[in-house]
Amino acid sequence: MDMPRNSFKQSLREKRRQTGLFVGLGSPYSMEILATAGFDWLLIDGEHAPNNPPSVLAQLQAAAPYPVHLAVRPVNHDAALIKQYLDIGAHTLLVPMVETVAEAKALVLAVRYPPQGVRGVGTSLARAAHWGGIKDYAKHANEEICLIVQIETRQGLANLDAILAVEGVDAAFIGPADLAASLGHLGDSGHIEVKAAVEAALRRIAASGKAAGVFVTEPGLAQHYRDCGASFIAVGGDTSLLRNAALKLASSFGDGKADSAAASR
Ligand code: 3PY
Ligand code: MG
Repeated sequence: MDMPRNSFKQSLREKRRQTGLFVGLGSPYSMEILATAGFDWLLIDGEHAPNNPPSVLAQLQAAAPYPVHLAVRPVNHDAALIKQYLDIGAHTLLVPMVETVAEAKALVLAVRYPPQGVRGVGTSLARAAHWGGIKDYAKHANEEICLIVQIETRQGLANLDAILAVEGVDAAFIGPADLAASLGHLGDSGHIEVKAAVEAALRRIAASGKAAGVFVTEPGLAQHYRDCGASFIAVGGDTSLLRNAALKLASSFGDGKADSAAASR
């Protein structure tokens, strides 16, 4: 079999609009439901949600039959963890808290085989290589891996242009929650200063020629951020979808226990 193309990376290159969802439930079964929902991409979150390589693997397998691209967010920049995620079949990584050029360069090395990088070679053990069944996987993998850096701190913003200039960084994604915290507005990503920072960052990313992404749940604001240059956005998360639907259903039947359950915690 020939090396499969990373169509999401191609879409980002062409700035084709891609709508995604963060997935934190850690369940292959609910992942499969989401994979049928019509999103362009789904992010398996290993930063805040209870995921590790085995649970990520099960979710990649669950979504594999469906026409949706899966990205994985590792908890940190550890090259060994990144190697595991690539080997089990993540083709796109969204890496949190990238603040410096040195960090961005280290991530590029982590996702590439030598001589361009330091990714260890274990294709006969790797699902990504179909355990040796994909012809020349090791020769072509570097081209097909998509590396997205998350910019979500004051320092990341200060270094944004230099980070974008790092060869091998394919796109940058703004995290408004962490950015709000870093700018002194913890819990208020709608603060005017945060919104202005997000807008300016999206414009700078778009001007660099790389794809710009952001997490935004309000449709009006999503359109505004698109107008600022965002081509791929995440419009919510599965945990919030489930919680909001559950609260609505419970309250529509008038038992009113949700508030007291929350208060008793
Ligand atoms: C953030 O907002 O901090 C994120 O990481 C994703 O939205
Ligand atoms: Mg964040």
